[in-house]
Parts: sequence; structure tokens; C-alpha cells
Amino acid sequence: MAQECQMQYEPVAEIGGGAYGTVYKARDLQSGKFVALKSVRVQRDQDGVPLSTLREVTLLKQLEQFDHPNIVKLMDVCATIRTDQEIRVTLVFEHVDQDLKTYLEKAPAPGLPACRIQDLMKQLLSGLSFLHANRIVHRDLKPENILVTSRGQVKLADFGLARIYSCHMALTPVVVTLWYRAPEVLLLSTYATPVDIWSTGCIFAEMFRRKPLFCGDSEMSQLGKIFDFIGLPPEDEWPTAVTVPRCTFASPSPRPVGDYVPEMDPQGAALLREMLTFNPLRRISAQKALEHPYFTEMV
Ligand code: 0RS
Repeated sequence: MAQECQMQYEPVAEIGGGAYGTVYKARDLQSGKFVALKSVRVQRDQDGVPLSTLREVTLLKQLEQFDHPNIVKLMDVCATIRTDQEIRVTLVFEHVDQDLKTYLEKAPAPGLPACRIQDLMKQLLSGLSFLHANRIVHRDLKPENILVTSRGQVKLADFGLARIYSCHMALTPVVVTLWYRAPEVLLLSTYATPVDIWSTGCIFAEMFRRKPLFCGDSEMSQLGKIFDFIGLPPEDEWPTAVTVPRCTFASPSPRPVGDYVPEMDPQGAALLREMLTFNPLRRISAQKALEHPYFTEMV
């Protein structure tokens, strides 16, 4: 992390803002190609760049060696000293034209063909399986940070900087969406790889529905909408360490997938159920999902 990024890249447009800072589309003046620049401000400690930041950036660089087709490419990392207290770390990624949200919105009626959805899901789960094998939990998977190239290739973005983000995020009042959040996250229980499978399940349903599955506007309403679909989990499945009592919620029984996603075939519906399982320990893994009959016995 030594080079200067400033003179090598010329910003063209802002492509998104969030809790982490801003992402810019820029032109690499050497190659003429577009890149995506993400700057994060990091507080300096006595030794300069905090070790936790170095560790996260090093892990991201190591992932690059695998050259996974469903992970956005990290091309360069630069650090600039801003003040005595602050360093700006700029990550340079390959630029992808579209996000999944726009891709879904642009699909002409009646929506994406079933085989296109299957292909997108296979790629999404391959990328996720790779991250999970490298012990990276995305934590905030949603259609806005799943990118789709002009050739229909899925690439996951916006992962692996949880530690850098969290110190910055507490200070930045941005509305974060709860729609793809796993129940254990909403209940402030555990955070591990199954949280990403929950988000993937929500996105899977959304590909068919062309609108989000659970649109809560608070943690409690989000949980309520989730239980309306999957049913209230039995008492012995309720995490012991949580403060929200189970009796806060009505006790609906599980609803058929067809009530929410009528367009889905039976194998897809079976896979969706396994992804939207309350207990994170019993929720299907990315690798197991790829071996599900939904992918192996195609329509
Ligand atoms: C309506 C909310 C949406 O090339 C896009 C790219 C795009 C990238 C790219 C490459 C590598 C990132 C982006 C990235 C890095 C945080 C991120 C958070 C979200 C998404 C990407 C991130 N608004 C308009 C369309 N949109 C998303 C927001 C797009 C469209 C094209 N190309 N990102 N986002 N990492 N860090």
C-alpha cells in the first residue's frame, strides 16, 4: 500500500454512496479502461495503518490469486496520508456496468426466463461458496451489490471490509435496508456464513416476483414479515441469548411458497425453503445448495 492513486485514475461519475463512503466510476489513464474506486477513511494509530485494516486488505489481495469468475476483481490498493489522524485507503476494482437491481428492473414482462434465473443463482452461489470457503461473510448481500456484466456474468462486490467499515459506519447516518437480513441478525444473535444464504434466498424469490420478498421498515416489522412466511419457530429453536421474547410475535404457521412466489417450480420452492430456514445451523450451505436437485434436474 504505497502508490498514489490520484494521478492514475480520472473520476467520471459517482456510482453509489453508502455507509462505507463513496464508490466512483473512473478511467484508468494507463489502460483507458473504466475502474470502480472505493475510498475508505481509516483512523491512524501510532504505527500508521491499523493492523486490522492491513489484515483485511491482505486477505482481499490473496483472494485475487484465485481469479474467481464470480468475484469482482481487485486491481490495486493505494494509501494516502490525509492528516495526522487519518489515512485514505483506495481500492481499485474492475468496473462492471450494471447491478442486479437494475438488471431485474430492466427485464421485460413477464420477467426473467426460469433458465436465466437458474444460471444467475448458480453463479451467485458459486461466488458465495468461494467467499465462505475463505472464511469471508458478506453480511450485506443485496441486489445493489451483486453486479451483472454485459455478458450476463455475476460478480459479487462490497465484501471483506467489515472491520474498516464498522468504525466508520457508526458515525454515518445512512438508511440501511433490512429486507435481506437474516432473523439471527435482526435478533442480534450470531453472525456467520448462513446470514448470506438467507439474503440469497430473499434475492432468489425476488428474481421471480420482481419485487422484494420481505419489506420491513423496522427490525420488528421485518421479523414479523419473515414469520408470516416461515411460521413462528418453536420455543426450543429460539436463540437463548436474545432479548426479544418469542411471544412478541403472533404465531402463524408456515405458508406455502406458492402464496409468495407462484412463478417458482417445485424444485426451486424446495431450495428456497432450505435457504429461508430459521435455524442458521440447519440452513443449507452455498456448496450444498449448488448440489440441490433445482440445479441438477433442470426443467
Ligand atoms: C440505485 C442505489 C444503485 O463496478 C455498478 C459497480 C455499481 C462496480 C463496482 C465494482 C467493485 C463496487 C462496485 C462496490 C464497492 C461498495 C459497493 C456497494 C454497492 C455496489 C457496489 C460496490 N443505486 C445504482 C446502480 N448501482 C448500485 C447502486 C451500480 C451500478 C453499476 N458498477 N457498482 N453499482 N466494487 N463497494
